[in-house]
Amino acid sequence: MDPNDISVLDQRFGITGEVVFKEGPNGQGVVEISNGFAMASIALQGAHLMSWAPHQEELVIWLSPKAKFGPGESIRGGVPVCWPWFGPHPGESSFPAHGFARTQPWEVIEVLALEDGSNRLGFRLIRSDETYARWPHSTPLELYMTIGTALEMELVTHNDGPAPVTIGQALHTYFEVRDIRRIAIHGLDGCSYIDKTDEGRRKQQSGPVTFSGETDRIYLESTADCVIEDPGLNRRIRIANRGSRSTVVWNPWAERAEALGDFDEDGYLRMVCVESANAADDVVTIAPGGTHRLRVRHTVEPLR
Ligand code: TA6
Repeated sequence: MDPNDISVLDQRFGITGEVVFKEGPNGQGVVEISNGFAMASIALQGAHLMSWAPHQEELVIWLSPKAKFGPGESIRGGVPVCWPWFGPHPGESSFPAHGFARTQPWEVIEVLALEDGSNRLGFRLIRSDETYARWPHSTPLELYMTIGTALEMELVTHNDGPAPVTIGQALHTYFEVRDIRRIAIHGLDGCSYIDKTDEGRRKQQSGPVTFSGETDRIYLESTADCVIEDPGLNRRIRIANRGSRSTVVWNPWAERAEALGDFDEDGYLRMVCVESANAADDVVTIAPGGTHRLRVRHTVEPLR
């Protein structure tokens, strides 16, 4: 049986009026959630969260109007899952950037109505022969999301093999902002970072992060909460992590966004990626029989 047959999934996991499985863009399977607190949608390919907004709040997660939804294609926006490596593969340049989890199908393993009225959904990555050729390790991967007044995500990697395994990973979250030129990101002051727009030079952050051009940085040992302050949308988005040692901050700016081809005109002005990650020096080694959990909680509060 196809684990992602929409009508079977809806019968088995759907919750009337709250959690609905349906065909989304380009015939791809999606699950839509609408409960007392928030709405969200998730593509089954990639277990890719595409939207989340608490009721009475503008969208918090940005999705490009020009995003592609083909099989094996990564969706521009939402929360791509980068795993089991972040960025280019360390040894093999022909392997896809950011690993394969974001473009593989995942199976649904649980859908729960929690006592407080929120919903928890669980997904497990489906491995293909090709992914075993590129990553010959027995490392089951699960992603749990709780949709409520907060958006909680937990990426769980098990090492079922006989040897230690080292992974890189990120929840590559795209946040909606009114104007990138007017936002500030707090929580990274004093952290050292790798500047990917300047030949990987190592630098130190001083004060909040602001934007006036292409920005692509891996902040190392950055475990404090990050806060996106957005005067245009009159809100703060708080990002609280556990099990994440790096924070990636990315905005492609105009030229690179155009080259990528799946941004709409001026789309770069309305997004910023603040990614909960373990990347570069902060990759994680999991002992045989061990488990690693990367957890993030997003909340929104008014500025004034
Ligand atoms: O997380 C930042 C980054 O690694 C950038 O270097 C940039 O290329 C971006 O991700 C998008 O990557 P993608 O493979 O989704 O085009």
